[in-house]
Amino acid sequence: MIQRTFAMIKPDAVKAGNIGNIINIAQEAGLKIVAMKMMKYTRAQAEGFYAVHKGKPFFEGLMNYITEGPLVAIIFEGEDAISVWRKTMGATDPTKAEPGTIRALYAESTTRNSVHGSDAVETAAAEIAYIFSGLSLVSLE
Ligand code: 3AN
Repeated sequence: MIQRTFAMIKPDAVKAGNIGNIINIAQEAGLKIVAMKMMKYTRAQAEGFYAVHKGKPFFEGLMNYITEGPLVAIIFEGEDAISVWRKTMGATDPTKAEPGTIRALYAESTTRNSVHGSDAVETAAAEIAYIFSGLSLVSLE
C-alpha cells in the first residue's frame, strides 16, 4: 500500500552535517519527498509533538534535545513508507540498531538518535497534520 510517513532529521544530525547523507539513504530505500522544511521547535510545540511521552523519565532530556537547534521535517511517500522508513532508521537505541541503518551510522545515544519516523498510520496522519499545512504538500503524480 502506498503510504505517507512523517520524518524528522533531528538537531544532532543537522548539526553534524548529515542532512544530505540521510536523505540519500531514504531515497535509496525508495522513499519520495512530498514535503520538506527546516524548522525549530519552541518548547510548547515540542511538548505537543511528544505529548505521549510526557511524564516519562527521559522527557526533559528529550525536550532539551529536540529544541536545541534546527531540524528538518519531511513527509515521505512510498510503498509501505511507514515500516520502510522505520527499518531504514534502525532501532531507537543505536547500540541495537542494525548495521547500515541511519541510527547505527549517526546516532549518538537513545535520546540523541538523529531521526524520527511515525510508528503507525494514525500517528503518521496526526504528525503530518501537526507540522504541515495541506498547502505545502506536493502531488507526485
Ligand atoms: P522512536 O523515535 O524510535 O519511535 P519513541 O517514539 O519511543 O522512539 O521515542 C521518541 C524519542 O524519545 C526517541 N526518538 C528518543 O529521542 C527519546 N527516547 C525514547 N525512549 C527513550 C529512552 N528510553 N531513553 C532516552 N530517550 C528516549
